[in-house]
Amino acid sequence: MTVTSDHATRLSSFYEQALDSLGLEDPTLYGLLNDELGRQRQTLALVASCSPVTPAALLAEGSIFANVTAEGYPGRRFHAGCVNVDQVERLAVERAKKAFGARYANVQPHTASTANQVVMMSLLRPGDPILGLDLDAGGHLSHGASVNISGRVFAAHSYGLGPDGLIDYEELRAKALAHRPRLIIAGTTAYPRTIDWAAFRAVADEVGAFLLADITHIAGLVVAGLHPSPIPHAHVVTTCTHKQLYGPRGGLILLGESADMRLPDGRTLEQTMQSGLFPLIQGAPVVNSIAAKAYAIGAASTPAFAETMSRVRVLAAGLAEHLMLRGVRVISSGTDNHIVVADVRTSFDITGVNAEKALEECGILVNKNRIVGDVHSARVTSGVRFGSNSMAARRFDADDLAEVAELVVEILAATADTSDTTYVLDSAVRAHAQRRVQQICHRRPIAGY
Ligand code: DSN
Repeated sequence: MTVTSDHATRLSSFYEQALDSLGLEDPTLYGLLNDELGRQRQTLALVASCSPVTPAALLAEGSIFANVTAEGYPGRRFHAGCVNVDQVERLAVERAKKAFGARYANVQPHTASTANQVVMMSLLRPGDPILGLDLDAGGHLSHGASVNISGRVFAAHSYGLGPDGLIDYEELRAKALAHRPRLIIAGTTAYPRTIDWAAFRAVADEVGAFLLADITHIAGLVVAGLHPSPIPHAHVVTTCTHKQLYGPRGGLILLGESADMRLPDGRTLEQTMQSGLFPLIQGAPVVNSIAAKAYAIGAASTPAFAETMSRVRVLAAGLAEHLMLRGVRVISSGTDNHIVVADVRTSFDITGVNAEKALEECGILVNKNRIVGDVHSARVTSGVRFGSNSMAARRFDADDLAEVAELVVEILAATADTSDTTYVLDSAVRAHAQRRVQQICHRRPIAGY
């Protein structure tokens, strides 16, 4: 459809009015939105699990599709008024299938954690054994952590990393043979290396388990062909749309050839995922979020996105190099994706939480992260996780990156713990770093912000 001036006028007058009424009717919230825009413009977000959502996707998410209740799937809704939302959902599904080379896509999951629940609750029975990467090794809560529903409902076991910081596939196999899981989860949140999907599938086949690949952190690299795709290997693939697809907060479920696989009850895996999402786990979908997913997934199939993903990898590899050259211990001595995990306890004799806070004071945002063998709790930690998604969106070049790496090391070297959660930061270093971060943010604005 071409965007006629009539369409454009209708939408822009709608949003202009909405902005005016927000300012008039709720100046407090309006002020907070303005403050947040300023904060995002003036800080460098190196948190690996976020990225700036493309403004057009934000607009779609804030759209009038929010007004429609649409339980069910396109053409089979439980409510009237779904003529346009059916088209939106079909568009998102087709774009997701194309982008990921999938046979089936479900675009309704509210989050990737919900998508994982759908997979587990529809394929397993309570008490069944599952096997996921240990949280401290870079796994995820929804992969069987004891504090998560996945660890409460199922008998969760974990595998870890070898001394080289890489997934220990021998240990994975040994654990699988010992625990005979019904589901193996290959997915990470703080793992900087390439995942060998075929090795996972071989272990899953050996013990008769389903394989779930949760590619939440690397979905963009997978779409761009810069990380191998799990679609040919995993029975089910899940992801979120906001970490590396620059889209709205939400999830996807994807199937490859496995879509037609028959389960013991005679239903296909595709049918099982459809009913596992609705009505088993969720009710009505968030249609405005699906509209934003449609936009973001469409944008992810363009050459411009592939270029951004290539920058994501180059910047992360460069950051790891810079840090190691300056004597910082980087887990697995580098990265293949957007993530760099640094051991700040060994490198700077400070805790992860103090490193996070000291960097934040200077306008650089990261997150504390436990590392293998960590002596500290998740609220303190010995590590820090960096990510390059936002730097790539700001179109950082090698000089920008070198400057940020230098600042990070300067700040952490000037930080001293006064307890596990309190510290002092040299005031001259703070002032200098704050000034330079402001200059970088000004020089490299987030596109459209
Ligand atoms: N999974 C958490 C992370 O990676 O930071 C939050 O999305």
